[in-house]
Amino acid sequence: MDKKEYQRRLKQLFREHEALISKKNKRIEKDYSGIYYRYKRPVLTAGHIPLIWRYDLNPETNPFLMQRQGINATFNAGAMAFKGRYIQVVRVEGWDRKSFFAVAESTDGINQWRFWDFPMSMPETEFPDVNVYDMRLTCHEDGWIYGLFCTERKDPAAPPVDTSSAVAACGIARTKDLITWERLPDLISNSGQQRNCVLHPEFYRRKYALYTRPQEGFISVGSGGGIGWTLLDSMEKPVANREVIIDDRVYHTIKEIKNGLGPAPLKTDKGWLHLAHGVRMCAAGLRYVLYMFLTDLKKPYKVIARPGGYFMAPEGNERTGDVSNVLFCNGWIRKKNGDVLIYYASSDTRMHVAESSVDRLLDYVLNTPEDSLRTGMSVVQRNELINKNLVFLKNSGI
Ligand code: M1P
Repeated sequence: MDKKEYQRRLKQLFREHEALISKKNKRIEKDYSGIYYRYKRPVLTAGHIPLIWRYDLNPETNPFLMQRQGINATFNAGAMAFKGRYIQVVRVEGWDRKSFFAVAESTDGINQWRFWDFPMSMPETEFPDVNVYDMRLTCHEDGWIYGLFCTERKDPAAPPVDTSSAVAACGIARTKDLITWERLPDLISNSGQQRNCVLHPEFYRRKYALYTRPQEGFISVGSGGGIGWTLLDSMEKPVANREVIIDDRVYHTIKEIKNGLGPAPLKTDKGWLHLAHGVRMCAAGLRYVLYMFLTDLKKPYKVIARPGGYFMAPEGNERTGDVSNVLFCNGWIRKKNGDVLIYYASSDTRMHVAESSVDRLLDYVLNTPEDSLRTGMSVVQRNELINKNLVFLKNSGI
C-alpha cells in the first residue's frame, strides 16, 4: 500500500469509528409493553473498541494496515454509576477467544459509550486465570466496589486427550477507582464449580452475603444449579460453608436447565428486585432469557414475588451471534429519578440498553401471575384477565 493510500485508509478508519461512537440512540416506542423500552442500536459492539487496541498504526511495521489484535465481541457487562458517569465493565473477547475486562463510560447511560484508554489489568492469583468474564459489580456498604467474576482454568483432572474440560470458579477483586484492583482469593465452596456469583450490597447479620450458582460441570449444572445464598465471614478468606437454594430450576419453565443471578439486586421499599437469566433446551440448543423476582427486605434470601415466564427474550437481530438465542444481563443502574437502565447482552456478541423504572419493575413483579406450571391453569389465568377486561370495557364504554 503506498503512503497516500495508507493515509486515506487510516483517516477513513478513524472517521468510521468516531461516527459509530457518536451516533445517537433512539428509544423504540412501537409495540409498547409497559414494562421497559428497548433502544434501537446496540450500545457497545466490537467496533466500539479503540483502533489503537486493534491496529498497529505504523506503516513501517504494518504496511497493509492490518488489524493485528482483533476483537470478537463485547458483552456481559457489569454496570454502575461512578463519579457522575455511567459505567460498564465489559467482557471484551479477542480473536484469540480470551476475554478481559474493559471500562466504557457514557454521560447519559444511553449514548456515546467510550472505552477508557486501556483495558483493565486484573491481578492474578497464584493459579493464573485462563479466562475471566461476566463481572458483577457491587458497591458494598463496607466502602469497597467489589467485582465478582468467573475465572476459568483447564480441568487438571481431565485426561490429556480432553483439551476442553474446564473448571469455573468465582474470582473476587475490589477497587475504589475501577483502575487499580486488589485481587482476593477465589471463593471456596463445597460445590464442584461456580459461575454467576453476586455479592449482596449489604451485610446480613454482620456477614457478607453472596448469591451463588453451584454446578457440577462446566456447562451442565448436573444435580446442582439454582440460585444459591451463602454467608461469608470475610472477603479476604471467602469460604462458603453452606449454600441454600433460593430460586431453583423447574421443569417446563424458562429456567428448566439452569439459571443464574444477573446484577446485584436493587433495594426498594417493597423488597429487593432481582434480575436473572433462565435457560431451557430446545431443538435449536440452549435458549437464554431474562426473568425477575422480588425478595424480602429483611430476609433477602426469601422470594416474595415470582412473576411467571420471561421478562425479556431475544428479539430480531438479538437472536443471532456467537452463541445465538441468548440474552444475558449482569448490569443495571438505578438513576436518581427512579429510572432503571438495564444493560443486556445479546447472543454473546454485543451490549444493549433497555429503560424502565423501579415503579414499573415493582408493578411487574408484584402483578404478573406466577407460572402456574401447567397448561390448564395457564388458560384459567388468561381467562381471568379476559373476563376482567370484558367487564371493564363494558362498564367504561370504551
Ligand atoms: O453462552 C451463554 C452464557 O453461558 C454461560 O452462562 P451460564 O453459566 O449461566 O450457562 C456463561 O459462559 C455466559 O458468559 C454466557 O453468556
